[in-house]
Amino acid sequence: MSRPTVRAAVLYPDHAVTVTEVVLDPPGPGEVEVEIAAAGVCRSDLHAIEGHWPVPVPAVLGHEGAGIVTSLGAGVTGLEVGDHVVLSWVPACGSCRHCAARRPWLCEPADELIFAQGVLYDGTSRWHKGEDRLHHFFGVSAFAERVVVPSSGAIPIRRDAPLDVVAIVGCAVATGVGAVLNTAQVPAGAEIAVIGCGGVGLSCVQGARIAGAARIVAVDVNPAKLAIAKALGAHDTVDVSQADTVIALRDLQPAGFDYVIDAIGHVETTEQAIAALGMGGAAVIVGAPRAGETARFDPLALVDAGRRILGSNYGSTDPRRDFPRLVDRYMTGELDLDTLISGSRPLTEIGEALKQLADGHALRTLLIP
Ligand code: COD
Ligand code: ZN
Repeated sequence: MSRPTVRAAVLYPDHAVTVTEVVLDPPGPGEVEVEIAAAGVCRSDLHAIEGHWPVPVPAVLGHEGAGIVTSLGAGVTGLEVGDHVVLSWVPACGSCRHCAARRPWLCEPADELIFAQGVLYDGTSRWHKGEDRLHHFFGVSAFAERVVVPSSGAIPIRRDAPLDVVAIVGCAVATGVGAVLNTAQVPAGAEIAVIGCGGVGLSCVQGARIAGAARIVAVDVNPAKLAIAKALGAHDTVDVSQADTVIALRDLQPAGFDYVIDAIGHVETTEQAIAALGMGGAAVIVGAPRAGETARFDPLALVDAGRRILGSNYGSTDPRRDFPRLVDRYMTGELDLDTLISGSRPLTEIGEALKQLADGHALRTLLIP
């Protein structure tokens, strides 16, 4: 009997993204099927489309989403049909040395199989079109009506939270808030600058506000993004469309910052984050450059002033621990997610949503399948 098809956005090797009908196999052992309620469009989807990172294609795109569990594969525990879930793009194996050390965001099999090969844990894909296998993307592939993911990638959350808002917890919010609260563990009273005010950077600003930072400075080239940063808790903003970021930050804070977050991942913004640190400061590198690029910094200044450079993958997030907490923070009003959402569109308008993100006209656009 032929399986009903699912509408999904597929990235092809020629960088084209096409919404088309594909077949989704049922969940295998340890996997679950989720009906997608909403999926957010992230800069990393653009990076993948443009070929900045080695991503196996063709693939069903999307890595930020939320939905409802519709079926369970054999042996799945801790989830039930009907559960509301936020999807995680590090569906941890639970048993490698990093998982055992409670660092699931560094899960090795997730990195080697799910990320690098675009498959699930048995080494195969649930997606296909005709005779052709399609890859999973970051183990999520949220730009589809339904998906199959490892059960560790479907994180149950409270049912009164709107799925078409908390969908963005799965990437932008976990990555940004987590960089501040988990990776850097920014203490109350700290002075912090955030370079880049997209969905991820604005989540860093909110993390800094939640941490009780004494000074939060937001940096961007887009005045509209800076106005939003101010509304979300930045005390000062710096428009660097015509200015040098390091000079502008030193003008504001001559002794340098305790923490500077690079929420963009260009070589120059990484270098700026390190150069704007004060004594004992830490640069937190959240954005990823194109594969193979290198950055420069002054090692003597690093040693002399006890500065640190921290790489932050997924905000050092333990999804089972952190997603429900982030959803709670939204429901109590401590975390503003609504302001991060520019609007929603049907899945078929993914092209327009990607263009708006690339042009700087959107923060998070939600695609509704
Ligand atoms: N100086 C200051 N601001 C700048 C500059 C600059 N030179 N260039 C661009 N900006 C601003 C833009 O105006 C925009 O406001 C912002 O930087 C970027 O925002 P978005 O919305 O385009 O990007 P995000 O927030 O969706 O994503 C940023 C990431 C850093 C997460 C992403 O690009 C990335 O590098 N991800 C890799 C790391 C990762 O975790 N990947 C996996 C899933 S995200
Ligand atoms: Zn993302």
